[in-house]
Amino acid sequence: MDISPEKLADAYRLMKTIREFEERMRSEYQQGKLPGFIHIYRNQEAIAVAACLDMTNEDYIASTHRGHGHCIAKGCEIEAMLLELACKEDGLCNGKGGSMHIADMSKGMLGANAIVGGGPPIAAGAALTAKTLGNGAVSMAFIGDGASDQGTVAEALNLAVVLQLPMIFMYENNRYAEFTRNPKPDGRIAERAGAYGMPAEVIDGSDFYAMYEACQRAITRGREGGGPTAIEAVCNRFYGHFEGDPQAYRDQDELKQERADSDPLARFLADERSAALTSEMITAIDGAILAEIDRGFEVALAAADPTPDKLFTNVYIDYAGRLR
Ligand SMILES: Cc1ncc(C[n+]2csc(CCOP(=O)(O)OP(=O)(O)O)c2C)c(N)n1
Ligand SMILES: [Mg+2]
Repeated sequence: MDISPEKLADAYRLMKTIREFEERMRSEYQQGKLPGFIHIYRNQEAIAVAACLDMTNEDYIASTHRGHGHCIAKGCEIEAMLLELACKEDGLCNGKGGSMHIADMSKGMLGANAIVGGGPPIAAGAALTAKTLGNGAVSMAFIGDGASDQGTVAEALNLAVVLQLPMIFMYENNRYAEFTRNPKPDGRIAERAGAYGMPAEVIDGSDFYAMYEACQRAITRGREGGGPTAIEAVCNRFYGHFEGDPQAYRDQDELKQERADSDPLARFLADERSAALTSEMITAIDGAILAEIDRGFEVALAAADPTPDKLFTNVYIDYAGRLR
């Protein structure tokens, strides 16, 4: 495994930031302090972090409705994200996006997306940009198991193969779409993607190291002109579909077992390849994360709401790329 101690620390910091960020967010949301509708990414953190660890701001990702982890892994700033989640003017999208529409073009984060299956065509377009510019960038779409059946995904798979785009189809098979268990056995999603004519692997999405190796292979292939790759990351959706969903439709014993078996942070820390991370380092990283999140919430919740006249700004973009 080719991973420097600095990268190892970064991987831990990012996974732990996603975990703590969302747990605090749940608590504030339950108290009615955050508006809208939120979808929690818990137990899927290793996927986003392994996917983005070797990316730069020139690389692109297109996210889903369950996008906080993707944003954090791609480098979005915590305070600016929280201002966005609280719908404040200094948020990443001036408070007009909220949880399901967070984007940060400066980081190559092309947007969370409330449209299931909306991301892959956008990521394919970005991959075509990278291919046309010849800059070695790659583009990744995160896709749920439910989204995998959307026609938009089929279209993007086809285009990526026909044009040999530097694209990665990152399927997150958490085995649920809203309140329905995915009836297909694990592996069928990768099988279908592979049938389009690209390498497709099934990986344990709770195993950071397995995910990181698979992502390195896919990213290198894309950067070197080898075309698209699909990865089916099999994982567990820890909480309900949205915050507040009691998951009464899930077998509670099975859920308990799946939660315990597929905690990527616990598995990462127990893995001997993580031994370079000492308990002192972990304590220091944890302290810094909690302080950053505390500060972010303090700023975001205290910020004034936008005034009504802001409703009509930054809505349209003209052909010169100016927001108006
Ligand atoms: C085009 C479209 N159809 C339906 C919905 C309603 N919807 C929101 S999330 C979701 C399930 C998505 O499941 P999956 O892709 O597995 O993602 P997960 O929630 O498990 O992360 C559905 C059907 C939607 N937002 N957009
Ligand atoms: Mg799902």
